[in-house]
Amino acid sequence: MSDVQTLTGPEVEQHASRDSCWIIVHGKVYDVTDFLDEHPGGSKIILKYAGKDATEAYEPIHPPDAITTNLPTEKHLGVIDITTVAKVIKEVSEDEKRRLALMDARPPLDNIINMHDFETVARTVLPEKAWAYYSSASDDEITIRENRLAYQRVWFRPRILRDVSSVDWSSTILGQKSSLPVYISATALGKLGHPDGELCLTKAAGKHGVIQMIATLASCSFDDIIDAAAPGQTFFLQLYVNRDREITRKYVQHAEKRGVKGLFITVDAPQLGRREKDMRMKFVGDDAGAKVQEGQSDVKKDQGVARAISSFIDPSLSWKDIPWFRSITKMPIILKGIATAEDAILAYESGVQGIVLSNHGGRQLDTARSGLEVLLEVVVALRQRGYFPNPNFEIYVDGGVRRASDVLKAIALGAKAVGVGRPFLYAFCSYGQEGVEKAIQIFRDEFEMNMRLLGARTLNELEPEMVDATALTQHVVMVPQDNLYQNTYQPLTVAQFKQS
Ligand code: 173
Repeated sequence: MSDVQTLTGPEVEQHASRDSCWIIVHGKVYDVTDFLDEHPGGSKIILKYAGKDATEAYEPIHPPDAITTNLPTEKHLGVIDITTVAKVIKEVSEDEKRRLALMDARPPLDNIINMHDFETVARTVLPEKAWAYYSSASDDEITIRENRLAYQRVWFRPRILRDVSSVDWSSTILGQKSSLPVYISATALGKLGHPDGELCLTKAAGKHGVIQMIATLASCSFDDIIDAAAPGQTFFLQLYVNRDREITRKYVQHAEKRGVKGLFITVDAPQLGRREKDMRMKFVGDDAGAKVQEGQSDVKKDQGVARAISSFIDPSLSWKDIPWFRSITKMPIILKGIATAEDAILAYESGVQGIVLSNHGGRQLDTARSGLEVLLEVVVALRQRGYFPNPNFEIYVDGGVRRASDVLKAIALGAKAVGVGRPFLYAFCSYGQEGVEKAIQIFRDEFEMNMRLLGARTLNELEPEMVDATALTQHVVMVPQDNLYQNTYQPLTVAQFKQS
């Protein structure tokens, strides 16, 4: 490796224009001149760092190997002598100071008693852009809210006197042991919210026997996540299918080689939804906003970070591709983002091993129904055809799950397990690995109590008769408000920040 050049800060600074643009990332120098117009996030953001160290801006948005795999090796110019790079003294804004102070005054983890608490803390302590990206959903955000409401339209029919001294909520998902009937669903760009990103999930999940689904667009690289695993830890992989199928083939086969136990192909995102909270954030503070005002046409690049980095996703993906996936991997294949009985039947008949009834956390087609509601019609339709129950075809639900009681409802109605995304994300953004461990502990406590109260000692004892889902498909239920009661009811409060 003696032929690797060492470059200095002043040398790199010479190349700070569109005609010759060098940047430093992770201690290495790259010539990105020819790549400027190909950059999915636009050239402008790169030019902002032309001749400088771009690591800090690069890190949350890209997996560490993005630049090395996308740029031909002749553009890898060498390593930087970091002592020669002028330190950029960054002014800490008043907003940032306030945010850091709030981070210090977070409620102690002991005071966090439910998933909503993590969300409240995250909303306060996350950088604005991260919160906008994570929390946003598409269009009018009807579906994201419906995801919660759907669970409230299902009521329990608990059974009593069943000797519930011991209850067991452990399960298997795709034949893999799981300490909860819950898996950590994929969420992208974890480093926007915490410097360790998705590794916080990995470490907590490994310690507590929970399965993590790794996102194609995680901030941590796939290998860094797998390398951090506990012995025997189980992972699934969420897949965005690349227009270049060779890239997808290599990625999938690499994952299989490294022991991933299930391939969850996202099928509800041929184009990314318009998440307006995220989009608006780009117009505030960025000069991009001014440009749009002037009627210039760089708008597409400014539609939020997710849209900028999602251009590789292949919108031509179709049922015809399923046999190809089957031919490249032996991992179980699951289609993530099924929203109707019709497609559940097609999925079954295509020979995949499972489906996730999901609307992508309300981030794709707005006013798509909740996964829980879709579950009802899917189970009926599959049962009619003799496709359900089938131990080799599992049904999962995600979206809006905040309580073990939600999970129990989905399982009673036929789901094998549920995916939980944002709550775990908010847990690690607010408290790192420990936050995720706490979230898992909260689920455990809730499972214990709810299973006892429901009269189910194991998950196998959950049955459709334990819930009344007759109102689930009713989207508007007119109930006159009981004002006297509403006005006297004292709302629950959230965990309190320390007084400064
Ligand atoms: O929901 C998302 O934000 C998402 O799935 C995604 C897709 C592409 C890039 C980043 C995130």
